[in-house]
Amino acid sequence: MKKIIVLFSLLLHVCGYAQTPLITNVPNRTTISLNGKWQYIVDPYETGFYNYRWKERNENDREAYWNSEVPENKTDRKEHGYTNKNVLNVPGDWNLQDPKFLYYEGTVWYKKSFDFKNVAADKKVFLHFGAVNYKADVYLNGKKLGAHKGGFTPFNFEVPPNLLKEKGNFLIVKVDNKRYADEIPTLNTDWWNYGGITRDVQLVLLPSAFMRDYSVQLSKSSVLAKEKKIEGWVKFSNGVNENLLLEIPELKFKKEIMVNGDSAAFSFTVPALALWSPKLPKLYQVILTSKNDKIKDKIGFRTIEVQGDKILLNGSPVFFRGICIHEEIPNPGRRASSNADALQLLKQVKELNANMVRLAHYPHNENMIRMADSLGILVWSEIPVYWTIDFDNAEVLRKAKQQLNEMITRDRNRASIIVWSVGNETPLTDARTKFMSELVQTAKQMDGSRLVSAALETHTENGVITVDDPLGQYTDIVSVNEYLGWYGGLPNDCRNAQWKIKYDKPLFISETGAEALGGFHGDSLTRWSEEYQQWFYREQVEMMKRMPSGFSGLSPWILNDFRSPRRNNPLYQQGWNNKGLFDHNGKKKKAFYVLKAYYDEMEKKMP
Ligand code: GCB
Repeated sequence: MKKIIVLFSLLLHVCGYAQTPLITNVPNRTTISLNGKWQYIVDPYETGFYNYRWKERNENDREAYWNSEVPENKTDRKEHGYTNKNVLNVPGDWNLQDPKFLYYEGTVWYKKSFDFKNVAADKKVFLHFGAVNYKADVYLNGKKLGAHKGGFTPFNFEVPPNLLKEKGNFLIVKVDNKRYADEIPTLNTDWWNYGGITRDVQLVLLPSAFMRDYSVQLSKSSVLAKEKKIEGWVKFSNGVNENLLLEIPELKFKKEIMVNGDSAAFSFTVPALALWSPKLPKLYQVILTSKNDKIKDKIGFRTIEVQGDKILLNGSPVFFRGICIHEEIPNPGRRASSNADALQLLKQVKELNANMVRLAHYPHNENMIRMADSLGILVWSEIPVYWTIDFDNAEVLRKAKQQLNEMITRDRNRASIIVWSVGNETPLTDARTKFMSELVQTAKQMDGSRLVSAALETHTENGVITVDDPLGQYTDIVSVNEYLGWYGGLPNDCRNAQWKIKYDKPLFISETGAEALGGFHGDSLTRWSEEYQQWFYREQVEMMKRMPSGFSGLSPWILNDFRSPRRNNPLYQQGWNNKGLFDHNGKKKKAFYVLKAYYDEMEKKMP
């Protein structure tokens, strides 16, 4: 017995505390927001977590920072404390909220006090986080609910019955954004490691048997038929035996689905349906009603597939007029998270006349995807398997799969998402190809309705740009990052470049770009000037026009300048990667107009 207990606690240590399976469509559930001002303690030595022998403190250790800091009497010694003098906004990164945090990487303890009116006894309560970067240890009223790793995906815990009180609850989250070689991303990236509770925190109130997750999609086989079919499934929190109602009121569509167990699948013919597309981003209200639960969502119906070297959206070839985006508002340089942030970024995308975004290099917040759904912008969504992570490590693969799973689970009902990407610019080794191909397989198993890809590298020799990365045999589209004229050569080298592509699949240029400091001018040969970047784009665009058949689009790097600690040119960078088409202040650089003109032309050719 002792052995089993030791094994169990070892497992908890290795895997973290078990989380409750992810609840989807949280924005449309009954929730209580815990956003707002949270008190904090900065704890670079992790004193609140480890004792002086560097052992994790016991749950009821009075010096643990998850336990009350209020002295019990006047002789009581307390060496930690939360105060209204130290508060951070949630959601938000800590880096921009106080100058001492700009480069901080380590532990910050967050505390939120709240009252909670007793809900009906049959309601379950879950604590849901949109994202915390990177590791979160979560304690409610002194009891550990669990832990989660991964800075860009949601997680939730069921709150044990009777733990919540009417008055004086305190939720404490230890947030740690230190980088490690065996995490995802790893030590090295080209973006700011914003720490904190970066997305919403909510209590979600649900009936005892509720619909946890579901999929409602247009069936690929019916896209060109007059009679369209929708298909999908519903998963319950536990087994039920009942009839579930699926409704699409605008279509006057109502069908019952029999559920016997904890899930059910369905497939129905529906009356004439307007398909979702960038031109017409039609969303239908879909309602699922079970005996105890009711879910409403807005869902667009479309298909995406590959035929030979073409990408087909709703059965017709599509060209991705894309642009890459980091989840960052450049002025002042902070994580984006709200609806207003999403609108600000996607309005810029619309100004460029783009129809697609590559959300680099990690899953962005749910507001962004829902906004893309309603504005009609196609989305590439990616997990942060970036550069050289620890590909030989099975535990790292497990972490990557977990993030992939959380990304797909949250967003599988969003019509805008057309590509799941399993990573960016990973090196050519056997271990990496095995690792990445497993991720491709996992994505396909979880969601056969979308394309799976990864941003690969090219290699260039004597003017020949070769695309032959072995991972290309596993992905649906071959996507490559290419910077001819910035990292190597000059922009006019594009004129004689030849493309040698091993695969007879759609080719997508997932990145290309050059830096320019907004407002810095020179002749086109002057690096860092807007004129150099403009020249770069002119030559690249001309090369794109000569690409072999199968060329299906591009997403240049990048919409906005963004913070990056790797970028230390004291005149032109100062901690910023300035490849944006918009500068730090939201002003368009000259290159913006070159790309826009190309996109206007492509829109006419392939509306
Ligand atoms: C890349 C990376 C991207 C970088 C960019 C650059 O290839 O994928 O994350 O920020 O190049 O600016 O070098």
